[in-house]
Amino acid sequence: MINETFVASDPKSAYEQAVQKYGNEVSLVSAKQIKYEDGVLRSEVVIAVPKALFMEKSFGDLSMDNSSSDEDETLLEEIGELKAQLEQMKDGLLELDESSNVESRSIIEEVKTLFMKKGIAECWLDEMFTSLIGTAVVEDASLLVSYLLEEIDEVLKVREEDLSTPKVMMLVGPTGVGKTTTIAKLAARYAYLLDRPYKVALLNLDSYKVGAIEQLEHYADIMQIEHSSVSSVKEFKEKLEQLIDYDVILIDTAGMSPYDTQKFIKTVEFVNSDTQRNIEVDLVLSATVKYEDMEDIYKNFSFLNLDSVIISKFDETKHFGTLLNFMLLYKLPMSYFSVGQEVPDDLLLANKEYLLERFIGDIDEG
Ligand SMILES: Nc1nc2c(ncn2[C@@H]2O[C@H](COP(=O)(O)OP(=O)(O)O)[C@@H](O)[C@H]2O)c(=O)[nH]1
Ligand SMILES: [Mg+2]
Repeated sequence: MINETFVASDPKSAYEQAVQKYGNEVSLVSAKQIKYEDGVLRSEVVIAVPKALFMEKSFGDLSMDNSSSDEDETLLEEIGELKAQLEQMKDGLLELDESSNVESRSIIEEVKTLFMKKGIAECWLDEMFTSLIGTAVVEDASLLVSYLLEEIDEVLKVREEDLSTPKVMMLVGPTGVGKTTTIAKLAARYAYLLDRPYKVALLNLDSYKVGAIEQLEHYADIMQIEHSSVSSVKEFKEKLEQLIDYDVILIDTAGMSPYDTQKFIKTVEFVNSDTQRNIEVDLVLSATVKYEDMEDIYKNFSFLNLDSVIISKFDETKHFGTLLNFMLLYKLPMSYFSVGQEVPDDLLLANKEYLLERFIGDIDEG
Protein backbone atom coordinates (compact mmCIF):
# COMPACT_ATOMS: atom_id res chain seq x y z
CA MET A 1 0.00 0.00 0.00
CA ILE A 2 1.02 3.58 -0.57
CA ASN A 3 0.25 6.52 1.65
CA GLU A 4 -0.86 9.84 0.28
CA THR A 5 -1.75 13.08 2.08
CA PHE A 6 -4.68 15.27 1.16
CA VAL A 7 -5.03 18.80 2.52
CA ALA A 8 -8.23 20.83 2.83
CA SER A 9 -9.88 23.29 5.16
CA ASP A 10 -11.64 20.46 7.01
CA PRO A 11 -11.07 16.69 7.31
CA LYS A 12 -14.24 15.83 5.46
CA SER A 13 -13.22 17.80 2.35
CA ALA A 14 -9.73 16.31 2.44
CA TYR A 15 -11.17 12.81 2.64
CA GLU A 16 -13.60 13.59 -0.20
CA GLN A 17 -10.65 14.62 -2.36
CA ALA A 18 -9.11 11.22 -1.73
CA VAL A 19 -12.36 9.43 -2.56
CA GLN A 20 -12.74 11.46 -5.70
CA LYS A 21 -9.31 10.39 -6.83
CA TYR A 22 -9.32 6.75 -5.80
CA GLY A 23 -12.92 5.81 -5.14
CA ASN A 24 -14.06 4.00 -2.03
CA GLU A 25 -11.08 1.67 -1.89
CA VAL A 26 -9.04 4.15 0.11
CA SER A 27 -8.43 3.47 3.74
CA LEU A 28 -7.86 6.20 6.23
CA VAL A 29 -4.44 6.17 7.94
CA SER A 30 -4.60 9.38 9.92
CA ALA A 31 -6.23 12.80 10.08
CA LYS A 32 -5.03 15.85 11.92
CA GLN A 33 -5.52 19.61 12.04
CA ILE A 34 -2.41 21.77 11.63
CA LYS A 35 -1.98 25.52 11.96
CA TYR A 36 0.15 26.58 8.98
CA GLU A 37 2.62 29.48 9.13
CA ASP A 38 0.14 31.85 7.50
CA GLY A 39 -2.07 31.35 10.55
CA VAL A 40 -4.71 29.25 8.76
CA LEU A 41 -5.88 25.99 10.29
CA ARG A 42 -5.87 23.16 7.72
CA SER A 43 -6.72 19.45 7.82
CA GLU A 44 -4.30 16.84 6.63
CA VAL A 45 -5.76 13.45 5.86
CA VAL A 46 -3.47 10.54 5.07
CA ILE A 47 -4.95 7.62 3.18
CA ALA A 48 -3.51 4.33 2.01
CA VAL A 49 -4.18 3.02 -1.50
CA PRO A 50 -3.17 -0.20 -3.24
CA LYS A 51 -0.04 0.43 -5.21
CA ALA A 52 -1.62 -0.51 -8.56
CA LEU A 53 -4.39 1.99 -8.08
CA PHE A 54 -1.89 4.63 -6.99
CA MET A 55 0.14 3.99 -10.14
CA GLU A 56 -2.88 4.14 -12.37
CA LYS A 57 -4.24 7.36 -10.92
CA SER A 58 -0.92 9.08 -10.47
CA PHE A 59 1.05 7.99 -13.51
CA GLY A 60 -1.55 6.78 -15.96
CA ASP A 61 0.09 4.68 -18.68
CA LEU A 62 3.15 3.91 -16.60
CA SER A 63 0.99 1.53 -14.60
CA MET A 64 0.46 -0.60 -17.69
CA ASP A 65 3.41 -2.57 -16.55
CA ASN A 66 1.54 -4.41 -13.90
CA SER A 67 4.52 -6.28 -12.58
CA SER A 68 4.52 -7.19 -8.97
CA SER A 69 8.14 -8.06 -8.49
CA ASP A 70 9.87 -6.90 -5.31
CA GLU A 71 11.94 -4.50 -7.35
CA ASP A 72 8.88 -2.86 -8.81
CA GLU A 73 7.31 -2.68 -5.40
CA THR A 74 10.33 -0.84 -4.04
CA LEU A 75 10.42 1.44 -7.05
CA LEU A 76 6.78 2.26 -6.59
CA GLU A 77 7.26 3.08 -2.96
CA GLU A 78 10.19 5.27 -3.84
CA ILE A 79 8.16 7.11 -6.43
CA GLY A 80 5.37 7.53 -3.92
CA GLU A 81 7.76 8.94 -1.38
CA LEU A 82 9.28 11.26 -3.95
CA LYS A 83 5.86 12.45 -4.89
CA ALA A 84 4.98 13.08 -1.27
CA GLN A 85 8.24 14.92 -0.79
CA LEU A 86 7.54 17.05 -3.82
CA GLU A 87 4.11 17.88 -2.47
CA GLN A 88 5.63 18.83 0.85
CA MET A 89 8.22 21.01 -0.85
CA LYS A 90 5.51 22.71 -2.82
CA ASP A 91 3.56 23.36 0.35
CA GLY A 92 6.70 24.69 1.98
CA LEU A 93 7.27 27.10 -0.88
CA LEU A 94 3.72 28.34 -0.72
CA GLU A 95 4.02 28.83 3.00
CA LEU A 96 7.23 30.77 2.48
CA ASP A 97 5.49 33.03 -0.02
CA GLU A 98 2.54 33.55 2.24
CA SER A 99 4.65 34.29 5.28
CA SER A 100 6.97 36.68 3.44
CA ASN A 101 3.88 38.48 2.18
CA VAL A 102 2.57 38.77 5.69
CA GLU A 103 5.96 40.03 6.79
CA SER A 104 6.30 42.66 4.08
CA ARG A 105 2.78 43.85 4.76
CA SER A 106 3.71 44.40 8.39
CA ILE A 107 6.92 46.19 7.36
CA ILE A 108 4.91 48.50 5.11
CA GLU A 109 2.46 49.19 7.94
CA GLU A 110 5.28 49.93 10.37
CA VAL A 111 7.07 52.33 8.01
CA LYS A 112 3.82 53.95 6.93
CA THR A 113 2.81 54.60 10.54
CA LEU A 114 6.21 56.14 11.25
CA PHE A 115 6.15 58.47 8.22
CA MET A 116 2.54 59.45 8.86
CA LYS A 117 3.38 60.22 12.47
CA LYS A 118 6.10 62.52 11.15
CA GLY A 119 3.62 64.34 8.94
CA ILE A 120 3.85 62.69 5.51
CA ALA A 121 0.47 62.25 3.83
CA GLU A 122 -1.02 58.78 3.60
CA CYS A 123 -1.95 59.21 -0.07
CA TRP A 124 1.64 59.94 -1.06
CA LEU A 125 2.90 56.94 0.93
CA ASP A 126 0.27 54.61 -0.52
CA GLU A 127 1.24 55.68 -4.00
CA MET A 128 4.87 54.78 -3.23
CA PHE A 129 3.97 51.41 -1.71
CA THR A 130 1.82 50.28 -4.64
CA SER A 131 4.81 50.39 -6.93
CA LEU A 132 6.95 48.51 -4.40
CA ILE A 133 4.76 45.54 -3.53
CA GLY A 134 6.41 42.30 -4.55
CA THR A 135 9.89 43.84 -4.59
CA ALA A 136 12.70 43.21 -2.12
CA VAL A 137 12.41 46.80 -0.87
CA VAL A 138 9.34 46.02 1.22
CA GLU A 139 11.00 43.04 2.88
CA ASP A 140 13.35 45.19 4.92
CA ALA A 141 12.24 48.18 6.97
CA SER A 142 15.47 50.14 6.72
CA LEU A 143 15.65 49.55 2.97
CA LEU A 144 12.11 50.83 2.64
CA VAL A 145 12.88 53.92 4.73
CA SER A 146 15.93 54.66 2.55
CA TYR A 147 13.85 54.23 -0.57
CA LEU A 148 11.23 56.70 0.65
CA LEU A 149 13.91 59.22 1.63
CA GLU A 150 15.39 58.91 -1.85
CA GLU A 151 11.97 59.50 -3.37
CA ILE A 152 11.51 62.61 -1.20
CA ASP A 153 14.97 63.78 -2.23
CA GLU A 154 13.98 63.30 -5.85
CA VAL A 155 10.79 65.33 -5.54
CA LEU A 156 12.39 68.21 -3.64
CA LYS A 157 13.51 71.00 -5.91
CA VAL A 158 15.94 73.78 -5.19
CA ARG A 159 15.96 77.04 -7.10
CA GLU A 160 19.47 78.35 -7.51
CA GLU A 161 20.21 81.91 -6.57
CA ASP A 162 20.60 83.90 -9.77
CA LEU A 163 21.43 87.58 -9.77
CA SER A 164 22.72 87.68 -13.31
CA THR A 165 19.71 89.71 -14.38
CA PRO A 166 17.89 92.43 -12.41
CA LYS A 167 15.04 91.08 -10.34
CA VAL A 168 11.99 92.10 -8.40
CA MET A 169 11.11 89.73 -5.58
CA MET A 170 7.87 89.94 -3.67
CA LEU A 171 7.63 87.99 -0.42
CA VAL A 172 4.17 86.82 0.55
CA GLY A 173 2.92 84.63 3.37
CA PRO A 174 0.90 84.62 6.56
CA THR A 175 1.48 87.34 9.15
CA GLY A 176 4.37 86.75 11.51
CA VAL A 177 5.99 84.11 9.34
CA GLY A 178 9.19 86.15 8.92
CA LYS A 179 8.79 88.10 5.67
CA THR A 180 10.23 91.41 6.89
CA THR A 181 13.10 89.74 8.72
CA THR A 182 13.93 87.66 5.64
CA ILE A 183 13.81 90.73 3.40
CA ALA A 184 16.31 92.43 5.70
CA LYS A 185 18.58 89.38 5.53
CA LEU A 186 18.30 89.15 1.74
CA ALA A 187 18.96 92.88 1.40
CA ALA A 188 22.12 92.62 3.47
CA ARG A 189 23.22 89.55 1.55
CA TYR A 190 22.77 91.08 -1.88
CA ALA A 191 24.12 94.49 -0.90
CA TYR A 192 27.14 93.41 1.13
CA LEU A 193 27.81 89.71 1.38
CA LEU A 194 28.25 88.42 -2.18
CA ASP A 195 31.07 88.52 -4.71
CA ARG A 196 30.12 92.08 -5.54
CA PRO A 197 27.71 94.61 -4.05
CA TYR A 198 24.33 94.59 -5.75
CA LYS A 199 22.17 97.66 -5.82
CA VAL A 200 19.22 96.85 -3.57
CA ALA A 201 15.98 98.72 -2.86
CA LEU A 202 13.22 97.85 -0.45
CA LEU A 203 9.58 98.48 -1.14
CA ASN A 204 6.69 98.17 1.23
CA LEU A 205 3.31 97.41 -0.29
CA ASP A 206 1.09 97.88 2.65
CA SER A 207 0.88 99.60 5.93
CA TYR A 208 -2.01 97.76 7.54
CA LYS A 209 0.15 96.21 10.19
CA VAL A 210 1.05 98.86 12.70
CA GLY A 211 4.79 99.31 12.80
CA ALA A 212 5.35 97.35 9.61
CA ILE A 213 6.84 100.27 7.72
CA GLU A 214 8.91 101.26 10.71
CA GLN A 215 10.36 97.78 10.98
CA LEU A 216 11.49 97.71 7.35
CA GLU A 217 12.60 101.33 7.46
CA HIS A 218 14.68 100.55 10.50
CA TYR A 219 16.59 97.79 8.65
CA ALA A 220 16.90 99.98 5.53
CA ASP A 221 18.39 102.81 7.59
CA ILE A 222 20.93 100.59 9.30
CA MET A 223 22.04 99.09 6.00
CA GLN A 224 21.78 102.37 4.15
CA ILE A 225 19.53 100.89 1.55
CA GLU A 226 16.90 102.73 -0.49
CA HIS A 227 13.46 102.25 0.97
CA SER A 228 9.95 103.41 0.09
CA SER A 229 6.34 102.58 0.66
CA VAL A 230 3.47 102.52 -1.81
CA SER A 231 -0.25 102.02 -1.42
CA SER A 232 -1.72 102.10 -4.91
CA VAL A 233 -0.97 100.21 -8.10
CA LYS A 234 -0.26 103.52 -9.81
CA GLU A 235 2.30 104.50 -7.20
CA PHE A 236 3.79 101.02 -7.41
CA LYS A 237 4.33 101.22 -11.16
CA GLU A 238 5.85 104.66 -10.87
CA LYS A 239 8.17 103.46 -8.14
CA LEU A 240 9.37 100.47 -10.14
CA GLU A 241 10.14 102.77 -13.03
CA GLN A 242 12.16 105.04 -10.77
CA LEU A 243 14.10 102.04 -9.51
CA ILE A 244 14.86 100.73 -12.97
CA ASP A 245 18.64 100.72 -12.51
CA TYR A 246 18.51 98.66 -9.32
CA ASP A 247 19.73 95.05 -9.38
CA VAL A 248 17.26 93.77 -6.82
CA ILE A 249 14.01 95.22 -5.54
CA LEU A 250 12.61 93.41 -2.52
CA ILE A 251 8.92 93.90 -1.89
CA ASP A 252 7.41 93.36 1.55
CA THR A 253 3.71 92.66 1.87
CA ALA A 254 3.07 93.33 5.55
CA GLY A 255 -0.34 92.87 6.99
CA MET A 256 -1.70 90.77 4.17
CA SER A 257 -3.98 88.18 5.63
CA PRO A 258 -4.79 85.23 3.39
CA TYR A 259 -8.43 85.66 4.33
CA ASP A 260 -8.62 89.30 3.27
CA THR A 261 -9.95 89.05 -0.28
CA GLN A 262 -9.76 92.77 -1.01
CA LYS A 263 -6.09 92.91 -0.22
CA PHE A 264 -5.49 89.82 -2.25
CA ILE A 265 -7.11 91.25 -5.31
CA LYS A 266 -4.96 94.30 -4.84
CA THR A 267 -1.81 92.24 -4.45
CA VAL A 268 -2.53 90.34 -7.63
CA GLU A 269 -3.02 93.68 -9.36
CA PHE A 270 0.38 94.72 -8.09
CA VAL A 271 1.98 91.54 -9.37
CA ASN A 272 0.27 91.72 -12.74
CA SER A 273 0.67 95.43 -13.18
CA ASP A 274 2.30 96.30 -16.43
CA THR A 275 5.84 96.63 -15.29
CA GLN A 276 8.98 96.31 -17.34
CA ARG A 277 10.20 93.54 -15.12
CA ASN A 278 8.74 90.25 -14.24
CA ILE A 279 7.86 90.10 -10.56
CA GLU A 280 8.95 86.93 -8.84
CA VAL A 281 6.68 85.87 -5.98
CA ASP A 282 8.16 83.86 -3.12
CA LEU A 283 6.02 82.28 -0.44
CA VAL A 284 7.49 82.44 3.05
CA LEU A 285 6.41 79.32 4.88
CA SER A 286 7.28 78.50 8.47
CA ALA A 287 8.89 75.15 9.16
CA THR A 288 6.46 74.98 12.08
CA VAL A 289 3.48 75.06 9.70
CA LYS A 290 0.54 73.03 10.96
CA TYR A 291 -0.93 70.32 8.82
CA GLU A 292 -4.39 71.90 9.07
CA ASP A 293 -3.14 75.26 7.80
CA MET A 294 -1.01 73.97 4.98
CA GLU A 295 -3.76 73.54 2.41
CA ASP A 296 -5.29 76.95 3.23
CA ILE A 297 -1.96 78.67 2.83
CA TYR A 298 -1.43 77.07 -0.53
CA LYS A 299 -4.97 77.83 -1.72
CA ASN A 300 -4.70 81.43 -0.62
CA PHE A 301 -1.32 82.21 -2.09
CA SER A 302 -0.93 79.91 -5.10
CA PHE A 303 -2.91 82.11 -7.46
CA LEU A 304 -0.06 84.57 -7.26
CA ASN A 305 1.87 82.04 -9.36
CA LEU A 306 4.50 81.23 -6.79
CA ASP A 307 8.08 80.99 -7.98
CA SER A 308 9.60 79.51 -4.87
CA VAL A 309 9.19 78.80 -1.19
CA ILE A 310 11.38 80.41 1.45
CA ILE A 311 11.29 78.32 4.59
CA SER A 312 11.51 80.26 7.84
CA LYS A 313 11.92 79.32 11.51
CA PHE A 314 13.99 76.22 10.84
CA ASP A 315 15.38 76.67 14.34
CA GLU A 316 11.98 76.45 15.99
CA THR A 317 11.17 72.82 15.30
CA LYS A 318 12.64 69.36 15.05
CA HIS A 319 9.76 68.07 12.97
CA PHE A 320 9.88 68.71 9.27
CA GLY A 321 7.42 66.13 7.97
CA THR A 322 4.51 68.54 7.49
CA LEU A 323 6.76 70.91 5.63
CA LEU A 324 8.15 68.08 3.47
CA ASN A 325 4.62 66.99 2.82
CA PHE A 326 3.83 70.47 1.54
CA MET A 327 6.79 70.26 -0.82
CA LEU A 328 5.81 66.76 -2.00
CA LEU A 329 2.24 67.81 -2.71
CA TYR A 330 2.83 71.18 -4.32
CA LYS A 331 6.26 70.60 -5.84
CA LEU A 332 7.47 74.19 -5.51
CA PRO A 333 11.21 74.79 -5.52
CA MET A 334 12.82 76.04 -2.32
CA SER A 335 15.07 79.08 -2.51
CA TYR A 336 16.21 80.08 1.02
CA PHE A 337 16.08 78.83 4.58
CA SER A 338 15.76 81.20 7.51
CA VAL A 339 17.34 79.57 10.54
CA GLY A 340 17.00 82.19 13.28
CA GLN A 341 16.22 85.80 14.11
CA GLU A 342 19.67 87.27 13.48
CA VAL A 343 19.93 89.66 10.54
CA PRO A 344 21.79 88.95 8.30
CA ASP A 345 23.46 85.79 9.60
CA ASP A 346 20.57 83.37 9.93
CA LEU A 347 19.92 82.85 6.25
CA LEU A 348 20.99 79.89 4.11
CA LEU A 349 20.62 79.00 0.48
CA ALA A 350 18.03 76.24 0.28
CA ASN A 351 19.71 72.89 0.51
CA LYS A 352 18.03 69.49 0.29
CA GLU A 353 20.59 67.70 2.46
CA TYR A 354 20.09 70.18 5.27
CA LEU A 355 16.35 69.54 5.28
CA LEU A 356 16.60 65.77 4.78
CA GLU A 357 19.22 65.37 7.50
CA ARG A 358 16.85 66.98 9.96
CA PHE A 359 13.99 64.84 8.79
CA ILE A 360 16.13 61.71 9.12
CA GLY A 361 17.08 62.80 12.63
CA ASP A 362 13.40 63.03 13.41
CA ILE A 363 12.68 59.60 11.83
CA ASP A 364 15.53 58.02 13.79
CA GLU A 365 13.96 59.18 17.01
CA GLY A 366 11.02 57.00 16.03
N1 LIG B 1 13.24 81.75 15.56
C1 LIG B 1 13.07 82.43 14.43
N2 LIG B 1 12.35 83.55 14.44
C2 LIG B 1 12.17 84.22 13.29
C3 LIG B 1 12.72 83.74 12.06
N3 LIG B 1 12.36 84.60 11.10
C4 LIG B 1 11.64 85.58 11.70
N4 LIG B 1 11.51 85.36 13.02
C5 LIG B 1 10.82 86.14 14.04
O1 LIG B 1 9.44 86.06 13.78
C6 LIG B 1 8.79 87.27 14.15
C7 LIG B 1 7.97 87.80 12.97
O2 LIG B 1 8.85 88.14 11.93
P1 LIG B 1 8.48 89.19 10.82
O3 LIG B 1 9.62 89.28 9.91
O4 LIG B 1 7.99 90.46 11.45
O5 LIG B 1 7.24 88.45 10.13
P2 LIG B 1 6.25 89.02 9.02
O6 LIG B 1 4.99 89.38 9.71
O7 LIG B 1 6.02 87.89 8.09
O8 LIG B 1 6.93 90.15 8.36
C8 LIG B 1 9.90 88.21 14.59
O9 LIG B 1 9.98 88.19 15.98
C9 LIG B 1 11.15 87.60 13.97
O10 LIG B 1 12.32 87.91 14.72
C10 LIG B 1 13.48 82.53 12.09
O11 LIG B 1 13.97 82.00 11.08
N5 LIG B 1 13.60 81.90 13.29
MG1 LIG C 1 6.42 92.10 8.19
